[in-house]
Amino acid sequence: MAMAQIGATPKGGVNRVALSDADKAGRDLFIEWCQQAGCQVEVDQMGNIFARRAGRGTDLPAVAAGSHLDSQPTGGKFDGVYGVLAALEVVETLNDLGLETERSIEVISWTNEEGARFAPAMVSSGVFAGEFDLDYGLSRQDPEGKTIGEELARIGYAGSLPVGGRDYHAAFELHIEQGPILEAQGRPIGIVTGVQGARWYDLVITGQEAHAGSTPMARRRDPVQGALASLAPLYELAAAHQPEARLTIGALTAEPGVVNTVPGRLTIKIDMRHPDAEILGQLDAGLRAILDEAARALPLNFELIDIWHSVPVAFDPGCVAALRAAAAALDLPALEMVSGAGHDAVYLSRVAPTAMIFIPCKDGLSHNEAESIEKSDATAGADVLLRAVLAMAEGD
Ligand code: HGY
Ligand code: MN
Ligand code: MN
Repeated sequence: MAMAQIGATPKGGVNRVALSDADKAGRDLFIEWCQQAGCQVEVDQMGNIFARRAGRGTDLPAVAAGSHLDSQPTGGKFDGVYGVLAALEVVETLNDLGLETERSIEVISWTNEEGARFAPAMVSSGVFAGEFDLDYGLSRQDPEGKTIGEELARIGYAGSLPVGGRDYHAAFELHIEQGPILEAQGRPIGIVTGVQGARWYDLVITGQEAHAGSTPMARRRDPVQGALASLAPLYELAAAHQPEARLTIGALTAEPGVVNTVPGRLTIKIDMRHPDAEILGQLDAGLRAILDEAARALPLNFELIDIWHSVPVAFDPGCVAALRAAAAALDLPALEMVSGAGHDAVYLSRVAPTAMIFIPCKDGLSHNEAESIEKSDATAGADVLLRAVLAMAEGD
């Protein structure tokens, strides 16, 4: 709750978008807490933060637990933050118990998980895992043209540590579900076996700027007509792939964006998701066919820019088993499920055995300032994380 004071919004959420001053303040507070817990803190070139609690076997691959501190502009207090601070709570609990582990434990906070300011999402764990190269990561621009590299330097988090190459024996991410399933089933714990695929696009429809009053409708090249011709069929396409398919039109920006000029250009941000790679491919092909059809019918130009493609992932069976065992040992009813939201664990799973734990959130709401969790669920999730981390940190 102290972290939620940083970037607090009037409606009870937080605004700590990546590399903003509020994100910097949150990072500073997190590092202060890690140092108080006796961790050795390092920052890499993408601003990822690694807080290490040394084990007996300092040369052994460590056990990682983390998530992200950056938020949506109208985000909730717990998305990402809960997983980072619960991982720190694991370290503090081991300190309180005077428990030394065989393997070191690393608490991690990943830069720009949300992708709200700098697309794509999860770009820094992506660079860490080799999905993107460092130059791509550092050159991502926000709507004002500022790059991740510039903003890391501005807030003092352009670390010198190379990105990636840190060996982990196991990695866990604890997160709120951000959906309604656990709450509906009355289960405090989700054991996450994988994450669905996601594709982001910018659809740029170009027409011609013209006077709103004197230009006859028949003479217009109005990109809003292009949106009408394409978005309705796109929602029908998503409807044909229910209940799994997800379609979100998160932003529609008309330029010049004034009441009495026909827009010359309309930019539409599209997010499509599905757990099956094959069907996500069909949705992609369907979108392109819809745009081809609209371009034939209307005097407009349609450009579809691929922004991000995250393929569906299945998490490590050994890590999933450790979570099952932890929930069972704690007598916590657990549901095995695939994540609807993307997480840094997606890319981390490329380079380390990884799995995730979910807890419910009120009304399944997230990316919403009303995001809320029960303390008992927060405790249950942290207990499962503690036991799974311990099992992996003491294991063979
Ligand atoms: O978009 C996502 O799924 C994540 O919350 N950034
Ligand atoms: Mn998140
Ligand atoms: Mn999020």
